[in-house]
Amino acid sequence: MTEIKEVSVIGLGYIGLPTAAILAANGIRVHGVDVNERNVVAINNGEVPFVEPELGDFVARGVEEGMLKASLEAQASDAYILAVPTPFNEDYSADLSYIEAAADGIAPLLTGDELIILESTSPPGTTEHLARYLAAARPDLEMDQLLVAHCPERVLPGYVMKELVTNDRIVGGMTPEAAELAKKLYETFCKAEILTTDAITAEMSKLVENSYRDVNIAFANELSTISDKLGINVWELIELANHHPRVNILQPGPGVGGHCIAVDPWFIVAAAPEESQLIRQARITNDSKPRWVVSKIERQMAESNSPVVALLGLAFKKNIDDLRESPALQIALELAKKNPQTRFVISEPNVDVLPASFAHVENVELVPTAKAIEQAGTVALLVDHDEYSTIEPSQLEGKRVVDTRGQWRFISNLNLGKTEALENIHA
Ligand code: SAJ
Repeated sequence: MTEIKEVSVIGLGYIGLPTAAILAANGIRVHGVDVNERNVVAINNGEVPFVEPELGDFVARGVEEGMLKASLEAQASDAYILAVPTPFNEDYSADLSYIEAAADGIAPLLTGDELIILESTSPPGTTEHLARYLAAARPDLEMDQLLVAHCPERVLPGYVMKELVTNDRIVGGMTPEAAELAKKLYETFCKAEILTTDAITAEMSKLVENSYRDVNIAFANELSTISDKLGINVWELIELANHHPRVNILQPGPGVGGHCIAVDPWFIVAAAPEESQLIRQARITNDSKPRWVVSKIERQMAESNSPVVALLGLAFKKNIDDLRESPALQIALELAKKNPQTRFVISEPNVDVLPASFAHVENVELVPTAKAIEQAGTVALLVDHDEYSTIEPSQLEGKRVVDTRGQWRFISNLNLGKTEALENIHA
C-alpha cells in the first residue's frame, strides 16, 4: 500500500480521540471506534467527553466536515490504530485483553496489506503478540504480509493538541516496511522528527521515558522525608542544589498519580524482575508517599482543636480534572474513612461533584476553596492548582497547615509571626 486515505482508530479516550481528530484535520477519513455508546453519540454530536484544551474544536470540525465519524464497530480501512487501555493485573503483569478485543474487532476486516499500529503503552513483546494474534485469527493471510508497528504517544495531558504536532515521535515496526509506512502516516500531522526502530525498542522507549521520570520523582520524594526528619526545608534544599549546572532535581509531592507514570515502570519490572531493582524501588517509594502524608496530616489534626479539616485538590496533578490514580484522592479517602468524627471539607475547582469512591463516606463535602479554609482548623494542600496561589497568608492564620507541593513555601518568609503551624510542612 502506498497511500493511506482512511484510518480506523480503536479506543476514543485521552489518546485515541485527539489522534483521530488530528488525522481528520489533516485530510484522513477517520472511523473512530469505542465500546462506550454514550461517548460515540457525544463525539458524533461534535462533543468531547473529557477536558482537553482545543480538542473540542478539532472534533466539532472533523464531524462537521464529514472526516470524523464514531461508531461501536470498526470499519474496513487502510490502517488501524489501536489506542485502548493496558492496565496491570494484581501481580503487575499487563492485562492485554483490551488489545486482544480490539484485534478481534478488526481481524475479520483485514485483506492482507493494511497497516496496523499499536499506540497503547505496552510491555516489551506486545506488538509481536498482536501480530501473531492477528495471524492466528486470519490463517488465510500470510503473517509476513501484515504491516504491524508500535507508535507510542508522549503527549502531556493539557497540551495534547500541541504536543501531537511538536513532539518527536518513535515508530517501531515489526518490519522496516511497517515502520516506514507508519512514519508516513504520522507525518501527515506531526511536524517534529519521526524516528524509526524495531517494535520492541519502541515499546521499551516509552516505558523508559516514564520510568526515568518516576525514578527522579522518587528521589525528590525521598529527599522530602529525609528533610522532614532533619528539620530542613526541602523546597529550599532542592532550589539551592539545582543551582549546580548539572543538577536538576524534580519536585516532591504527595505521590505519583495518573495512568502512565504510576503504571508503566511495572511493565519493565515484570519483564526483567532481577535487573529492575531501582525501577521497582522508585515505584515503592512513590506509592508509599500518600500514606506518609496521611500520618503527617493526622499529626496536625491532633494538634488542632477544630473537628474540621480542609483538603485542597483531588486531581492527580495541577489544573486538570483527571482523578485517575490520584494520590490526593487516595489521601482524602483514607483520612475520611480513618477519622469518622472529623469533617473533611474538600476543594477541587475542576469538578462539580465528588467522585463515586466517596459514595458511602458521610463525613466529606465538596465546597469552594475559601469556604473550606475558613471552616477548618487544619488545611492540607494536596494539588498545586493555580487557584491556590491566590490564597492570602491571612486566610491561613492560626491554622495547622500541611503543604505537600510547596506552593505556599514562601508564606513563612512573610514573617507572619504565625509560622508555628507551618513548621512541619516539609511533606
Ligand atoms: N509529579 C511530581 N513531581 C514532579 C513532577 C510530577 O510529584 O516534579 C507528579 C505529578 O503531580 C503527577 C505525576 O507525577 O501526580 C505524573 O505527572 P507528570 O506531569 O509527570 O506526567 P503525566 O502522567 O501527566 O504524563 C506523562 C508524561 N511523561 C513524561 O514526562 C516522561 C507524558 O509525556 C506522557 O505522554 C504520559 O506520561 C503518558 O501518557 O505516558
